[in-house]
Amino acid sequence: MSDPRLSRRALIAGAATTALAAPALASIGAKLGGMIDLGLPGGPSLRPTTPAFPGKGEMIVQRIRPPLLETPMDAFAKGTITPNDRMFVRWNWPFPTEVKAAEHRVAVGGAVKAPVSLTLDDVAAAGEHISVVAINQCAGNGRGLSEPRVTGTQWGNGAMGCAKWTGVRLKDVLAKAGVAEGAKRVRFAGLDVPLTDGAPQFIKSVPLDIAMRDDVLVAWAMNDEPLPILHGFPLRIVVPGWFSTYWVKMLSTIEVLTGEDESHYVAETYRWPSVPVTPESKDFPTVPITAMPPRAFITSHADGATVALGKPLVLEGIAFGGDAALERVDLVGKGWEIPCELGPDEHGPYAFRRWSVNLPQVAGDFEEVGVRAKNVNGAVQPETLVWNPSGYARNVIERITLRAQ
Ligand SMILES: Nc1nc2c(c(=O)[nH]1)N[C@H]1C(S)=C(S)[C@@H](COP(=O)(O)O)O[C@H]1N2
Ligand SMILES: [Mo]
Repeated sequence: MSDPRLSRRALIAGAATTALAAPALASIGAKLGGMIDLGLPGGPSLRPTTPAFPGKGEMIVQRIRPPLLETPMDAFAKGTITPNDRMFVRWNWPFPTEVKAAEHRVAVGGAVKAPVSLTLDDVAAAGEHISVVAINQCAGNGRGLSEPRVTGTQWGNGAMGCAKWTGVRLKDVLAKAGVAEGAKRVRFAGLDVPLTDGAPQFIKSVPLDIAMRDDVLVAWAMNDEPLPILHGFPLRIVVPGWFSTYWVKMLSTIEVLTGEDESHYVAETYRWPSVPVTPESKDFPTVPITAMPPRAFITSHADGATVALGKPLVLEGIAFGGDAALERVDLVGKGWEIPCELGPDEHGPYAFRRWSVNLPQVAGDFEEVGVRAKNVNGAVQPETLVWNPSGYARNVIERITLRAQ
């Protein structure tokens, strides 16, 4: 699976420096284009859109600095790969707008036999080059649709995208330093630093068995191009099937831990209740959000669209199984369901897959019609929202209403 176009030389020569056009960034505020209604029930629902963010096509602006850019759902209407210029963007803290590949180092330390500081060349030479197509989805994707409302970025469903990631296995990079006895977790840090003094750095860790998986990468390419700076140039972690909070960008430090990770973004946030809760619940136990559950979306029609009465109707969309392959997708209405036809399995278990359903004749309005994905492990999208205080891991069946005319 190694990709000759992304040889070590290409990695270094093709992207010696990647910079984000700072003046353009500063003028985005003046260049906002239209507005989009994200259908957020609990608060202001309109967001500006712009095609003017450096390196990006039309995106929904949730915040300019540090950027939170959401992908409009129409980007998912065709195909199964999200182009780099349409991938959502999320940074917790400001990040360098220029990174020099030749000067970049990845320190591998902590509970290792011999700490090392690796150049990009060293990383690329650490092992076989492999590619994995995987969905990059924020744990808070769709959070803005929570009822009652929850705190955090009020994303619609566009904080997700599917790309081909190329790099080396994390375990091969770890082998450069040698994992020591007693290792429990592997923690990652990037070049971004907190804006406010004393605020925690965005560092994240995964259990050792996840770090050692054959498909967990230190990636340098996204859809056969060097990682764009917004997506973590020059290197990022990729954990297929897990929410992308673990996919640390601008990777600069890998630290092997022998104990639990007490750092803020693991011990205090990005966690959800391990017991059922209501908005009134207090002091409940929590666990980190990790693997993604299945989801499906109708992309051929927006909520409230009109369809032709008496005519055939084709509905289409995308679906994914989360941390396991998709098994089936069903179109579900009030008291009825119809199996959907799945498109080809183009990219393996962690990617988007298309579905479609042909309805012979529209007999009336489709009230609250939705699509329900199920994965091969039996995980299936629930009828009602599993509400949690941070709106994490939304996977309730998404529904729309179509008007027949
Ligand atoms: N260095 C760094 N990596 C990071 C983050 C960050 O703030 N800093 N945010 C994480 C979160 S919460 C998400 S959802 C994804 C977003 O990846 P993207 O911007 O490439 O879409 O990056 C992850 N990796
Ligand atoms: Mo996220």
